[in-house]
Amino acid sequence: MIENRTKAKLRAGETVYGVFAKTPEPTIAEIAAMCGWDFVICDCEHGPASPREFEGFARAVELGGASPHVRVPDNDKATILRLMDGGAHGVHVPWVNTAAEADRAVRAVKYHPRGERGLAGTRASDHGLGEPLGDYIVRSNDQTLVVVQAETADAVANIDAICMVDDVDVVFLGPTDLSHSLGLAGHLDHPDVVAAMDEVAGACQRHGLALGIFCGSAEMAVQWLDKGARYIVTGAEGLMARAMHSFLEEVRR
Ligand code: 3PY
Ligand code: MG
Repeated sequence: MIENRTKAKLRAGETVYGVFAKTPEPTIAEIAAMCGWDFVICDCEHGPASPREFEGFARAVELGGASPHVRVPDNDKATILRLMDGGAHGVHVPWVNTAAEADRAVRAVKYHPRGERGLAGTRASDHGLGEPLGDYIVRSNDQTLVVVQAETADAVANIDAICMVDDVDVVFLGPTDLSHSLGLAGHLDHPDVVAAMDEVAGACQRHGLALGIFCGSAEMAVQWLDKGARYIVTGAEGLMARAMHSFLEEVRR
């Protein structure tokens, strides 16, 4: 496992920028990494990637100099293990609603003594060809990045307790699911949705945790940078769709 540059930047107080890709295509990963994004997230929650496809995706991200992250489909130890073993440096766990669920996510990502991740010679441990496993687990526990997604009314209600869980690195706002959970599906600018997101932002500030957020536009990202977010994410397919659409809009006669 190479050094986690994204985590190093966050530890240094810097802001990091990443992009989700639902399409498990190494070329997309390569382009994003070469464009200078800090991390590229293979989206296994909303996309179809298998653990095997994730491995190829992660290689391309690393070749381009970025950190390979993954969004797992659920908070299950066995699911998370297979994607971590494929070489994820950072893991997004969706739908984390309580401190117990946040701790469960951390324990799936970390080896003993913090967690209970299964140990083997895998891609993540350089197939057992690098440092001794005893050294590897210490380094992996230090380098892996845990991102818990706050995207329900329950998560907002429990946000202080979630923020206090050891080894959570980033609390990530999922505005779309949050708006849905509040009965305001898709109305991201509704005052109640904004108030809930501001509550999460306030808790991150109180607990000294990095705030992350999915931003569908650069305008939204700038707004949230001003509110203190330090882990900014958008979506590759959304960027591509808008670019394809606006090209035609501009040139078609
Ligand atoms: C959401 O908005 O629900 C997300 O999960 C964004 O990634
Ligand atoms: Mg979501």
